[in-house]
Amino acid sequence: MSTPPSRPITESKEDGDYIKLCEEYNCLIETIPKGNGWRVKHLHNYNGFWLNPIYIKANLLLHAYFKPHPTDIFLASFMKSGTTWLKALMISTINRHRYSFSDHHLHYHGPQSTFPFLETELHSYPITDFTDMSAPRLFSTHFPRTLLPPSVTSCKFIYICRDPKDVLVSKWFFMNKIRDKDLPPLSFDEALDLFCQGISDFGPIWEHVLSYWRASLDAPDKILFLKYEEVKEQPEAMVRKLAAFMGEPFTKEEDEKRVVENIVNMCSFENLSNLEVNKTGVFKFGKAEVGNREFFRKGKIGDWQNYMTEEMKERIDGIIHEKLKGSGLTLGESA
Ligand code: PAP
Repeated sequence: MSTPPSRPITESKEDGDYIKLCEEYNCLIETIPKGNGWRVKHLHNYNGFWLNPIYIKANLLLHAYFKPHPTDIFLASFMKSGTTWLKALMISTINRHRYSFSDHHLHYHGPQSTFPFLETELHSYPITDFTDMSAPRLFSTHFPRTLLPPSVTSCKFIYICRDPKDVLVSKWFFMNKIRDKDLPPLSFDEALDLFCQGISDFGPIWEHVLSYWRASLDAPDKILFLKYEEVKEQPEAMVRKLAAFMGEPFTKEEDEKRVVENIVNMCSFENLSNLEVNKTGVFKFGKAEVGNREFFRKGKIGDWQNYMTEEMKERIDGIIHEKLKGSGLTLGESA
């Protein structure tokens, strides 16, 4: 059963290794290309992906320090594709024998805090090593598949993607909320332009999605590839898939007790967004924090229609269609 982590630290590497890694990071940041940022002033292009500098350091730390266990399960996603929802569904599915639906862990903890987001857990020395988490350990990440250490890629992954137009709108709202106060607000036109150039945290989105899509075709038993829209349309079927993939399929007895339905209802946008903890609680990431409520905006398919002109829609759909051509994958209306 997965338990939320405390913070034990690694003792397997000396300070000297960490200092070297920081030097490598400082040198890297000076030399790799820069683009306009959404939350901070600049994103940097690290091995083909645009990252906030703190996440480049986190990536170096992940490669140097993280020790995966064969039973670890990762939730991977591009920002604003359904992480909060999937975290809630995963934790309540895997821990369904542990908490009752009337007095559940999710009533007291925002979904984002239920299991560690690697990028923000790995930031400075001493390094968190997650050894006190019980199996299966659950982690989330926004890193694309190609930026993960090979040792991690032997673990199971659940990947969730979403119509890029809804991702863009959701991200634009969120980033303006947490944007550095000394920067002017990011206009929707500028956000759209950056997004279409691929200059978006963890982007380009099409490379991100393709990195997991291709890996899922190579190893379908290791990567469960989901779409936000499919989870919306068939939540119970998707929760069954999740449970089976995580090695805990639902039993007949559980079906009789309507456990799947209870999980779906508990993790619905309506239920979660109305819990006190998600109205007033905060999620701490690194040295920053953000209100849990910021992870619940509308939770709808197609909200982009309220913000985009036909021309903007055509621009994004055209890019996605072109980039995904021949992959067998479609997103939004790129079919
Ligand atoms: P993250 O990348 O910061 O982790 P993430 O959870 O992936 O964020 O995305 C947030 C989006 O999921 C929001 O979409 P919106 O801005 O279009 O509304 C949020 O509302 C939506 N969301 C959060 N919880 C749920 C849920 N239980 N069901 C459906 N959508 C949800």
